[in-house]
Amino acid sequence: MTTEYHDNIEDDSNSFWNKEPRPVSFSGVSRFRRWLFPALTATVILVLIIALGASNTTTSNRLWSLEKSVSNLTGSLNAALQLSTNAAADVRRLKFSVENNKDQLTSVSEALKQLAALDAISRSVASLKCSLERLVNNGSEASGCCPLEWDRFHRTCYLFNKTPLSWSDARDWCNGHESHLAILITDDEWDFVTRQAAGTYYWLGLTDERTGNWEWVNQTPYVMNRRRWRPGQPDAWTNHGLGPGDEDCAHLHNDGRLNDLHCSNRLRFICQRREQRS
Ligand code: MBG
Ligand code: CA
Repeated sequence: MTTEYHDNIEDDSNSFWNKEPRPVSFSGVSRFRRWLFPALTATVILVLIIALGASNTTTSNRLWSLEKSVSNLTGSLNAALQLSTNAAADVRRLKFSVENNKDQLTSVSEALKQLAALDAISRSVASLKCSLERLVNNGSEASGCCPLEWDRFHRTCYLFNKTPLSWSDARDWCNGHESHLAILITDDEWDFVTRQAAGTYYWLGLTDERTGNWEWVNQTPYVMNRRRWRPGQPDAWTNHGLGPGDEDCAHLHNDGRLNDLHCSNRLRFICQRREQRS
């Protein structure tokens, strides 16, 4: 038997120098499977890293805005604290001035009480004056009297008030003192009043401001009597330079006759009221 020796060129798997395992041949699908798991893992890790990074950014953004809010809040709190400190100081000052005013008000109230007492005394004196006048007039039941400083004529009281006021302020003043601006009807009344007025301007209760027609302050019509007016009056003059409107209010001129004048002029005025019965 012959032993044939031949090199097995094709099968060198047993070659002693060949330490590497023979490369295994894979098909396309198994190669894909081999890389699928690491690729997926890497993708998941990558996604996780991105997500973590994003969440980290969001968190730090939130932290930053939170920090900003806290810092703003601290600023606001400090400002509020300062304000309340100032307010507390103001309150202390106010309290002090209220206490001060309280003292002053107490003094004013005391003064008012004294004035009220004076007013009562003045009324008593007026009443006494009234009684005295009645005695002088032989105790006549029909006789009355006028408040102090008022003149009495034909059961009517007149006050020739020497404080200059506009016509409407004068009207209001009289109304506030149980009287009205003077209404003169009879010749006696005209004579008495013009004598007392003695060459000075005085407002009377005569105006055409409300309707354009002359009327007394109680809204009774005025019957025109030219004799009572200065020549050329009333002339509803507009060149007075006292603002809009002509001359709507009548006054006694220094000759005792009437002139119409702008109602804003400040003149003395005559109040009129019924005599008192006491
Ligand atoms: C004034 C009157 C005034 C107006 C003016 C007209 C000189 O008297 O007071 O009211 O009438 O005359 O010129
Ligand atoms: Ca006039």
